[in-house]
Amino acid sequence: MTKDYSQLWESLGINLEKHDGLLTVLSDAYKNIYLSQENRPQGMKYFDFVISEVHGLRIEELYEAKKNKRKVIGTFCVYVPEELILAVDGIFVGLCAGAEIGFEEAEKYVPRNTCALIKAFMGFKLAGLCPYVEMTDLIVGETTCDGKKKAYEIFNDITKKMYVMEIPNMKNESDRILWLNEVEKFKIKLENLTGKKITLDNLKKAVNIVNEKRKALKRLSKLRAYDPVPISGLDALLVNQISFYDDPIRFTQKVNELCDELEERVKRGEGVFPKGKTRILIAGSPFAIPNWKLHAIIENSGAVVVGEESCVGSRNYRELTDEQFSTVEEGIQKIASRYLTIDCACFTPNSERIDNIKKLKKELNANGVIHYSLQFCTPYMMEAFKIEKLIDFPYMRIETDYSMEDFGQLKTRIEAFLETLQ
Ligand code: BJ8
Repeated sequence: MTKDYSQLWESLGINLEKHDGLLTVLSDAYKNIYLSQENRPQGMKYFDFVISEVHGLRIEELYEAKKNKRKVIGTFCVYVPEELILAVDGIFVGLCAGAEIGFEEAEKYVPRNTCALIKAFMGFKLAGLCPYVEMTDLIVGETTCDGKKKAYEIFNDITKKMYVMEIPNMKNESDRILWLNEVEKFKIKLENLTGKKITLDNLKKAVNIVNEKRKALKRLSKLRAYDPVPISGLDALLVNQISFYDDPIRFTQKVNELCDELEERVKRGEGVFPKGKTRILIAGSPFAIPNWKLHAIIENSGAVVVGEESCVGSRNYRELTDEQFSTVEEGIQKIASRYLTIDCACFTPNSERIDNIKKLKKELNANGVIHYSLQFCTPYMMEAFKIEKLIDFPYMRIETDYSMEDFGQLKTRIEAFLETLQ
C-alpha cells in the first residue's frame, strides 16, 4: 500500500484488526502465487499495483467520487448491465468474494451447504472486511440460482441496499419481453438514485466504454491461443478479475498496453513457458478474487491455462453490444438482447453453452477441458455431467470450494489427467 488508509477504513466501519490480518494473508498468498512466477510481462506491473491497492487507493477513489455526488453500485453477476450504470455516471463494482472468510458468521444466516461464493460475500460483510460493500449506494442482485435469490433477501435485511433484477430462466419470446422490462425498470431505478437522465448521448458513450473494455479482454484472450503462450493463465485470470473493480477506461488502456507487449512476444516467438506445454481450458463457475487455487495447481503441475469459459472470463466479454441505435429505447433493447446471449447454467435449456465451450477449446488450441464447479452450485454441477456426454475431447470434472484442504487431492487428480494428455 502506498499509505495508511486506517482512518478511511474506520470511517466505513471496517474491523481494523481482522482487516490487517486479511491483508497480510492476501499479500503472502499473492507473493507465493503471483510474484514467484517467472518471465512475467512488464505490463502486469500495473495489475500487481491494483491488487496491492485493492482495499486502498481504489477505495479512496470511490470515496472521492462519492464526495462529487457520484453513486457506487455493487453487483454480483454479469447479467447486470454495466452500461446503464456508466450512463448515469455511476461506478460499477463487483462484490463477489473468493476467500473463505467470515463463513462462521455467514452460516448463522445461510445453510452450511451453500456455495462458497455466497458464503464469502456474506462473510466479508458480516466480518466487517469489505470496504466495497460499505461504499455502495445500491447493491444489485439478480434471480439466477436459488442460493443467490434467497441470500439476497437476507443480505437486504443486513445492508438495506438491495435491488433485485428478475432474470428469466428461459429464452423464449415472453422471457425476452420480461427481461427487456427489467432492464427498463433498472434504468428508472438508476435515474431516480442519481437524479440523472439516461440520454442518447450518455448511453452511446457508456456502451462504447464497455464494448472497448470487452474488446481489450477479447484481444487478450486471442493472444493466449499462441504456442508458446505469451502470458500465464494466472496472470490472465487476474486481469479478468480486476475488470470488475477498476475504472473501465483506465483498465482498457492498461489491458491494451499489455496486449501490445504480448504481441511483440508472439512476433519474437517468445512465451511465458516453453513451446509445447499442455494447454487447458477451464469451464464453469466464476473465480472471484482471490480464488486462484485451480489455476495455481494446473500451472504448478506442468500445464498452462489458456482460457476460462466462465463469468470471470469469456462469458463476460464474448458478446459486444450493437452500437448502432438512434434512440434511448432502441439502445436499451440492444443492451437487453446482448445480455440475454449469456449462457449461464441457471438457464434451461442452455445448449449454446456446450457449443461455446467446443468453439473456445478449438480457438485456444486447448488439449483438454477441466470443468470446475463450486461445491453446492447445482446448475454448474449438473451441466458438468451433461457436457461430459456430449463432447469427444479429454475432459475432467472438479468440484471444489475456497478451502485449501483438498489442494493435495486436486493436484493428484489433475496431474493424472494431464498425463493422459501427453
Ligand atoms: S451469469 S454464473 S455471475 S449467476 S456459484 S452463486 S450460480 S450456486 S455465480 Fe453467476 Fe451470474 Fe450465472 Fe455468471 Fe449460484 Fe453457482 Fe454459487 Fe453462482
